[in-house]
Amino acid sequence: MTIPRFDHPGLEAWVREMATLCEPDEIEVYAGTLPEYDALCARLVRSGTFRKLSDEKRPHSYLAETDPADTARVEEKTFICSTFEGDAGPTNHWVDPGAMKARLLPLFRGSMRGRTMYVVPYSMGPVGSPLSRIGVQVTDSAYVAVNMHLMTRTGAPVLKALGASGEFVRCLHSCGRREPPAACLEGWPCDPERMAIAHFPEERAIWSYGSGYGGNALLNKKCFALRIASAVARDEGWLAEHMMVLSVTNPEGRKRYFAGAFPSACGKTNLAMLRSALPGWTVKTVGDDIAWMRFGADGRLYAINAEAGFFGVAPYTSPKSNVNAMKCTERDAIFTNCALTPDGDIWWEGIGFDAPAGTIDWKGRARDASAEADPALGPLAHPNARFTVPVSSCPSLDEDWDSPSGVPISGIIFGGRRSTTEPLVYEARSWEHGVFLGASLSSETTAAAAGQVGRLRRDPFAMLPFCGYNIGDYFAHWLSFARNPALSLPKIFHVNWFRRNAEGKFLWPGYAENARVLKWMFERCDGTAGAIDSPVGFLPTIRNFDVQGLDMPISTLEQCFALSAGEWREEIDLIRRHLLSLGDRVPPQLYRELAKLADRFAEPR
Ligand code: O2Y
Ligand code: MN
Repeated sequence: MTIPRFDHPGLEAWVREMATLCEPDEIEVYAGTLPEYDALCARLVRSGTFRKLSDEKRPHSYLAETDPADTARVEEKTFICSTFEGDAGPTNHWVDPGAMKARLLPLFRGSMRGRTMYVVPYSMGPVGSPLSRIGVQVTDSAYVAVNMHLMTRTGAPVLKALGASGEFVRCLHSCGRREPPAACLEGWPCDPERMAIAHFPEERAIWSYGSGYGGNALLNKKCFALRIASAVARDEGWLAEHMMVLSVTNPEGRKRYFAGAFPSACGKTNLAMLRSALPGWTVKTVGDDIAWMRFGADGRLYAINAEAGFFGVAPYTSPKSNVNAMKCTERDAIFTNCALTPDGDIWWEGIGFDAPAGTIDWKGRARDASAEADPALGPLAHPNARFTVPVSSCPSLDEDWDSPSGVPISGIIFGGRRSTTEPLVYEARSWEHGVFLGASLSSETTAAAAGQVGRLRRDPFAMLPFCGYNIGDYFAHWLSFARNPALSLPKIFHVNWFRRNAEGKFLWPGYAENARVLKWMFERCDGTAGAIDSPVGFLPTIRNFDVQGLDMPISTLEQCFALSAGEWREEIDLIRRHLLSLGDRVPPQLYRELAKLADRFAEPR
């Protein structure tokens, strides 16, 4: 094993230390070129991890099937290892940093024997931008290296930007090894029993052992860009958020940008890639998952997409739900845990057509078309099956998605899946009220999520599994911006596409029609759309909401905006319990916002 030379002595020393610990057979530094990507994909085909898809159907694309025990993020095995337990807070699993290292060091020792260690330098955000940060991941997974190629800015330009003394987040990853090794699916090493995803926010480091999948293994994404970066952002006065970013352009050609946080299964990627139903109004994509935002010298909030690709949920992505995502996946894609058709293409539930007979499910079983309906066999594609594609494949990509200075944010959107209570859209009365909306964000669980369907789950700022420090301090950090009079704070909105009528049918058509809601927000930011001052915030009037060409009765639209005092009084009780469950660092301003909301719904004496 030869230790590679780097211009950065700190990087070289760390790579040497990691190699000495994990004992790989060899080390390769990922330079980020296409030939290198292709060579690694070919290696993955030879090792049985990848299957090359038909070049006629899906050019330059691959399918990976994971070990059935390694198919999703493992929140119960994800740890924040701050010195003090209180700094991790009530929403995180805390372990003392020394104790965690003592637990993991024996697992990493020799874990890469017989394997190659890939050193992947990457930039979160445009290379060299003052808003960006650099990470270096060492990993024994070629699958991780090629996914990072698509998901981040990788390779030699990043090492150049790092220079001889730049800071970087140290990301150690090994798939580990199960005993006996034959216990793992061939081509997918992992150690599910001993998995651990450990974050050391004070030393800006991540150690991930035992999983080769998604957010557990691509340490750039949830681990760095959210958990570690949220702690860095608190210290440095910026925001690392679980948000999509899109632009809206009006018929006169004027553009505004919006960032939005949604818990999972609320259509965040679909919104980021929305094809507008409104003539003359265009929506474009900056990012679908992670926004880093900082106030500029002009007082405005600027956002970058920390990533350079999409790791999207495949099932139920279709030409109706997200035509741009479907186009993204036409070529140059990696699919994980999707089904394989007999003609060498992929398939998933909700793709918009039936599975051809002989389709092979994600567990490798041949299924005929009728088997699709056999609940005993489960779905053909895993519910958390994914596509990985570069942003450059996205037809709706915004021209400024990679701007080093970021894009100016006019509005922030919080949204959840609520069958009752929450209207289609409203605007917060103030920044503090908007932070309250983010802190009390909630959504009903769907079949895709584990556990009961339709259960209401609070997910503050959609950051519940991703905030790398005490959530009460996180709320305080958001509130702190209101104390700076030099800032032009964005407006804050709340949306709910999922309200149902008494028969359980969705009231709002959603998808492309959501452009009408974006239009109202755009015009609120311009000061040209009116609103009524309701107990929950500023609601559109039907007169101010574009209904031209909308195929639904006005009475149904009115139901989308209706407020039930009874439902809201219950909601207020639930929010109070939620805030109390988050401990004594929840800022008093949020209880004041709750009290004001309760007053507005108080029964007349
Ligand atoms: O299960 C995983 O590892 C993927 S989770 C994920 C992937 C892309 C975007 N968002 C998420 C998420 O859990 O929020
Ligand atoms: Mn996400």
